[in-house]
Amino acid sequence: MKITAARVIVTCPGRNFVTLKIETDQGVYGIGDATLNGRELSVVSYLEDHVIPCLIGKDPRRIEDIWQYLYRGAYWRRGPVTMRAIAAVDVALWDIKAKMAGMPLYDLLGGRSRDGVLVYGHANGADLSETIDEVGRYIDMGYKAVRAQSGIPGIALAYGVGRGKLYYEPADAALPTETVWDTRKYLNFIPGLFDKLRETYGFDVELLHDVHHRLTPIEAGQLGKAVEPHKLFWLEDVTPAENQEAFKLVRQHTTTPLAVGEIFNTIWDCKDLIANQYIDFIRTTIVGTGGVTHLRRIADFAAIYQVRTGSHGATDLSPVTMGAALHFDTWVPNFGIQEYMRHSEETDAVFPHDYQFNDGRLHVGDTPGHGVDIDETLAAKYPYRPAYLPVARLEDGAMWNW
Ligand code: KDG
Ligand code: MG
Repeated sequence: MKITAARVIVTCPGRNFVTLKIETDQGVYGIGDATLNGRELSVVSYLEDHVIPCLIGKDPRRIEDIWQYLYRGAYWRRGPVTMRAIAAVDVALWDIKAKMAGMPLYDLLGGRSRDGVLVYGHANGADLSETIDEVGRYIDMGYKAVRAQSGIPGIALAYGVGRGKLYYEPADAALPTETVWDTRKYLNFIPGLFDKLRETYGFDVELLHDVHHRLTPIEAGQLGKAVEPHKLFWLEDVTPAENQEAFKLVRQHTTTPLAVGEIFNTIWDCKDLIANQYIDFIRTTIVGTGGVTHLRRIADFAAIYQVRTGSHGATDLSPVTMGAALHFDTWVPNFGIQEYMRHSEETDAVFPHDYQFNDGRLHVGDTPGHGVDIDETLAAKYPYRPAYLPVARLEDGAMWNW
């Protein structure tokens, strides 16, 4: 069996997506997601100029060998562009293999560990009372876990608060939007938000919150301690994680569960975080970390330390990643939760899929492969539009982490 062709499809049904389609001499094709929010075209070039020429003629069944070829063989390892390109190839090859076997991907991975995949939705409001209402709306829709983000008094354009509700999209402008950050105002506000949420909805619903890399380790320790009574499912990205050791300090000060990893690219980015049990949930995802082949390695390593998965699932990960992730989640023994930011109707139409939301969980279908396709005719109607993530500055104008 041979790979005969591979093509990159760029489409913007409300937001940009990069998709790789691999075709074979047996008529079976597979698709993988290569979207890198705000840097999409760099992955297009990496795939078209440097990966696809090496794929033609290769046996698509040799998934591991092709993964190692693209990772080791590039000499230049890791990084968001390389690992997204590898992920796109890897997911397309798993799609092909599962289609050839006539199995849904989760079956090929080892079969079902669970009936459905617990997901959390994104509730966000411009202020405290709107955020309380939004969390209620998600509970009414059947969610058992909800991430709460709110506008902060005195901070214009706080992270996580978009113009839309169900379809919040942070990459909102042709050049980066400037936002301002103030740690003191944030830390003064957040515990009160969770006081009110627990007072209103009790303790049966799981609540989550994303700090989005804004705090120093000791500030993160303070926040974790302040929200301990609210029993969060997790606090996410409390501090930047380039220095994995930074989480030791956070951990020493709080028992609030910690999640990190949506911007990690390989097992090396989280090796110390996991082995030292500084975190509880690893948020690495299929598209960010080289596909199913590498995410499986991370999850197995994490299982030894009782760290559970909590894969990134924002809208900039296409339905192809969501479909593959749900098969992975259906199989992976140390599953924690899956993020689920709903895609727009336009996006869902371009990427027909068989997963469905029901009673707080997503359920994959039994279509052979990962269950997601691309409607190329429809995709062609939505040309690429430059869109950047915002940047953040402190009040004195200095750059901070967005
Ligand atoms: O592209 C950036 C988004 O994926 C990110 O800001 C979303 O932090 C995020 C999350 O937890 O979904
Ligand atoms: Mg996040």
